[in-house]
Amino acid sequence: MRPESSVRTVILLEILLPVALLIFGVYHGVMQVLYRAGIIKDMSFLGIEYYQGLTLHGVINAIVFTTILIVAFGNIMFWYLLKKPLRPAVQWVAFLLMLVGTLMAAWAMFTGKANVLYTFYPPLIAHWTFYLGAALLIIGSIVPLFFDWLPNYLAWKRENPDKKVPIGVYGVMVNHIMWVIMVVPVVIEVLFQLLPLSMGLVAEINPSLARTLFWAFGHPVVYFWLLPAYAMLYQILPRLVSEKGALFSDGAARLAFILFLIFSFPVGLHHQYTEPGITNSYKLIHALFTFGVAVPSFITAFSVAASLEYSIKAQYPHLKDSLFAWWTKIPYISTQGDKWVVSYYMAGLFMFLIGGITGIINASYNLNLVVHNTAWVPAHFHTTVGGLVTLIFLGMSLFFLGRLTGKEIRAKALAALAPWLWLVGFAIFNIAYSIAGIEGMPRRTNMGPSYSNPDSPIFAADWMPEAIAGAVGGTIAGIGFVLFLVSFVATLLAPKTKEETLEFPTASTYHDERMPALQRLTPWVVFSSLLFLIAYIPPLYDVTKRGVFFDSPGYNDKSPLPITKPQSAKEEDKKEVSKR
Ligand code: HAS
Repeated sequence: MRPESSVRTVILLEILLPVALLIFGVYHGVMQVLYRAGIIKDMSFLGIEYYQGLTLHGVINAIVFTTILIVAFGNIMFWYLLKKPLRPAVQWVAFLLMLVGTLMAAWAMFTGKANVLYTFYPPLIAHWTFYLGAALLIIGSIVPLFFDWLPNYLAWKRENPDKKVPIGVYGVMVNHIMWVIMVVPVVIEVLFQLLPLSMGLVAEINPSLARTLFWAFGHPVVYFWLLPAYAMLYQILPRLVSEKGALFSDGAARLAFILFLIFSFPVGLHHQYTEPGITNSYKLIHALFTFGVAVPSFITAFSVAASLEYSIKAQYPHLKDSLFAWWTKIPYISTQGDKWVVSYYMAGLFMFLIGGITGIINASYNLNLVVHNTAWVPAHFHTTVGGLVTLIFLGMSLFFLGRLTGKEIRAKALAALAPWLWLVGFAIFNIAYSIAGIEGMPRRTNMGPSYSNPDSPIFAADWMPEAIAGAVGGTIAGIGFVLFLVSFVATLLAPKTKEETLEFPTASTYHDERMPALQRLTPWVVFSSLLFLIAYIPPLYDVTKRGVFFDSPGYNDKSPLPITKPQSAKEEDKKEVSKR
C-alpha cells in the first residue's frame, strides 16, 4: 500500500523538523552538564546565556520534538492500521500551524526574549510570540484528531461493527483525547494571565494560580509523551523481536490506556507539595491518585515482558520451559533486517524501570520533600521522557524515514549502538545526579560560576564528584545521539532503492479478550473529565484566596542565592532590633 504523495511529504516533514531541532536540544543538554561540572564557569557560552540554553533544551526536547512526532506517529498508525486515506488539506494545515508556532517560539528563545524555561512560571515573563507560538503548536497538533482521525475512526467502526480497532489506533485515540482535555488549564493560564502580562495589559497576576493551572497540564502531558511509545510497544515490538510475535493480552493493553485516561489528570499537585497556597488534604488526594497512575505502567511492564516471552518462545520452541534462557534470544543489538530498531525499545524499557521507581519515590509526599527541586528530578525525567520516550521516538523516526523515502537504513550498526550509549550515559548521569540530589544539589542552577567554582565563596566541593560524573554521562549520551544522527543523515542522503511505503510489522494477539466496557470511549472520557474537575476546583479556589503573596526575596540570575530579604522579613528584623 502506497501513501498519497502529498500526505507522505507532510509526514516526512513531521519527522525531519523535530529531529533537526533536537540537534539544538541535545547540544544544550550537553552544555548543561558542562556548566554544572564547572567546566564552563561563565554566565553564557558562545553568545547563549545559561537560562536561555536551558529553556531551549527543555522546550525543544520536551514540547516541540515530542508533540510534532506524536502527530506523525498518529498519522502513520491511523493510515496503515485503518487503511483509510488521510486528507492532504487537513494534514498541511496542521503541519503549517505547528511550523509557524515553532518558529515564533524559536525566535523568542534564540533572541533571548523568552528565558523562562519550559514551565514558564511567573514572575518570569517571555515575549508574547513565545506564548502564541506554543498555542499554535498545540492547535496544529489537535487538528488531525478532529478532521482526520475521528472521522476515519467512526467510519471504520461503522464498517466493522463487530471488530475492535487495532490496539495502536486505540492508544493514539485515547492519547489525543487526553491531550485535548489537558491543554484546557494551560490555555486559560496563557490567555488570561501570561499573555496579558507579557503585553503590558495587566500589571500583576497570581503566580500560585498560574503554577496550579500549569501543573494541571504539566503532569498529564508526561503521559501524552508516554502513550504513543506504549502504543508502539504493544503494536509493533513483539513482531520486531520474532516472526511469530504477538501481544500477550489485548484486554490488558486496553485497560492500561483507559486507566491512563482516568488517572492522568487528578495528580498535578504532586509537583506542588511544597507550595503553601494549597491545602494538604488535596495534596494527599493527588498523591494517592499518583500511585493509581503508576498501575497502568505496572500492567504494561508485565504485558510487555509476557509478550516478549511468548513471542520468543513461539519462534524457539526448544526454550518453551526455560525461565530465563529466552532472554538471550531477544535481538538487543542486531543489524539483521528491521531488528536494529529493537535496541531502541529494549534500552528504553531498561531505562524506564529506573524512571518508574524514582517516579514513585517522587510521589511519596514526604520523600518528595527531600528530592524536590534537587538534581534528583532531572535524573528521574532523563530515564522517562529522556529514556523510553526519546529512544522509541528516535528509533521509529529513523525506521519511518527509511519507509517513507524508500531507502535502506544506512550505518545500521551505529544506529543499533546509539541507544545503548544513550543508556550507559544516562545510567552514569542518573546515579550521579540522584546521589547529588539527596545531598541537596539544586536543579536549574548555573553551578559553573558558583557551587562548582573553587574561587566562589559558595563552592561545594562535596558535589564535585557527582557533577563531574554527570558531565561524563551526559557527554556519552550526546555521542550516542551523534551516532544516531550519522545513520539518519546517511539514510536521508542515500539513493532510493524501493517503493515508498508506510507499512510496519504488526503483532497478532495471543489472548484476545472482548472486554466490551472498554470498546466505547465516551463514558470514560466523561468520567475522567468530571474527576479532573473534582480534583481541581477546591485547590484552584484555594490558590485564588490564599495563593496571593506580595513579597518575595529579590532575584538575580547571576547567583543562586536570594539577594534581598522579603519585605515581611525586613519588618521582623526591625521589630527584633526595637525589642533589643
Ligand atoms: Fe515523573 C517529575 C512522579 C512517570 C516526566 N516527571 C517529573 C518531571 C518530568 C517527569 C519531566 O510525584 C519534572 C517536571 C519539572 O520540570 O518539574 N512520574 C511520577 C510517577 C510516574 C512518573 C509516579 N514522569 C513519568 C513519565 C514521564 C515523567 C512517564 C515522562 C514521559 N514525576 C513524578 C513526581 C514529580 C515528577 C512526583 C515531581 C517531582 C518534584 O518534586 O519536582 C509513574 O507514572 C511511573 C510509573 C512507571 C513504572 C515503570 C514501569 C516499567 C516499564 C518497563 C518494563 C521493562 C521491561 C523490560 C518489560 C511503574 C513499563 C523487560 C526486559 C526483559 C529482558 C524481559
